[in-house]
Amino acid sequence: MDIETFDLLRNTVRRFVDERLIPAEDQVEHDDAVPPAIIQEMRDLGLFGLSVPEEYGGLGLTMSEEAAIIRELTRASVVFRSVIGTTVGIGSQGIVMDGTEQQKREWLPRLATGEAVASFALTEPEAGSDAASLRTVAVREGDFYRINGTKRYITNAPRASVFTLMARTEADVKGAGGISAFILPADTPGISFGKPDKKMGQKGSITCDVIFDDVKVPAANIIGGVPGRGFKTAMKVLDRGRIHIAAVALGMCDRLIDMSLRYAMERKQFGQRIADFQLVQALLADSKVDTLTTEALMRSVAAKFDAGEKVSLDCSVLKYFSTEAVGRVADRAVQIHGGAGYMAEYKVERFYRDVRLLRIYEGTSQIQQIIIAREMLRGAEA
Ligand code: COS
Repeated sequence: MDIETFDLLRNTVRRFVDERLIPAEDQVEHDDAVPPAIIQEMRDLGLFGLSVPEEYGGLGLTMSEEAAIIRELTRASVVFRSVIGTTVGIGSQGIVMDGTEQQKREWLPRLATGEAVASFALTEPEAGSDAASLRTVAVREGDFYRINGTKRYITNAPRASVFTLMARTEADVKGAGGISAFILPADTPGISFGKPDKKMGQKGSITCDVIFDDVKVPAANIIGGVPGRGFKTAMKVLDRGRIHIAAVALGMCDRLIDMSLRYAMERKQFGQRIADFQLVQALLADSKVDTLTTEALMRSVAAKFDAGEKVSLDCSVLKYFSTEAVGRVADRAVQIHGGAGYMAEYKVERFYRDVRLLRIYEGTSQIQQIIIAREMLRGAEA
């Protein structure tokens, strides 16, 4: 995208965040839902299509550009991002990266406009960090597969039009090699949903179990048309998703620092504003260091991704660092707010709870450490 058009988009999102989303945060928390009018405005702004290539009707942003837009968006409650998150990221990218031309033509234009919502179904009751141990089975019957199993904590499941679903197509192949990724329309008979999960934070984002009971799907719906490649597709999608999550962390850092600074400059104790106390300044400074370090790392990893370099290790470093960093920034924000930081009215406690998930989803911090060390060892052994 040329710089002027991109700046226009970013400024539009910035205005949307300030004028529309931030004022609606309390309502979202109270209703445990994002108002449909806001979701429609997100569609109108093209936000569902950030990552869909232009030839399929999306904005076709690079990873660096997408990260910059997501950073803007997540200055508002991270819940708004979750409305578009799975469609922009993990739900659609399997099709973008590995789909056949026909699969792309069928789904991407609808996802780009937000007419269709995509959801990513990998995690199961018994398969979280150990994604390759998933048990959902897809048994071949002629030109179809019959799918049975349960997926857990699936974001946007009830509003999804399509799932990128990972299932075991080769019963005798344990681990990653027996897994295929399916494009599964959500209106296929046999799909049902569990109760919405009650979560620590991020009220208004929807997650629940998805149950597949004898769901019949054409073999032609396997992403890329070749069985057994679904785990790799999922891993590639997650690598990219981890850059996206770092952008989320960064947007939240920006907001938390903004809140911390404002409060520190307003609040007076011992006859002066608390911002003038050096111990408070140290908290502010450490949060700035975390934020700028995340920003620098995110820019370099996104640029490498855009250049087509191998970035698994980098994505894990970035996801690990950025999500731990925003956890620290949120903790300091609560500390700077003192008693007010513990009270719902000041919102900081909400963000503190909201950011906690970042260290868990799309691969826990511990999984990132494992991926980083494993890649280091592989490099040293080669
Ligand atoms: N990109 C492309 N291919 C990849 C890959 C990546 N990032 N990571 C692994 N693969 C490939 C491997 O090269 C291997 O292929 P070959 O068999 O041809 O060599 C195959 O996939 C299996 O990989 P591996 O042996 O590493 O599988 P493991 O079961 O050991 O994977 C980890 C372990 C931890 C990497 C994986 O289970 C993981 O990322 N878990 C976290 C899952 C997650 O993030 N869940 C969050 C919920 S979804 S929102």
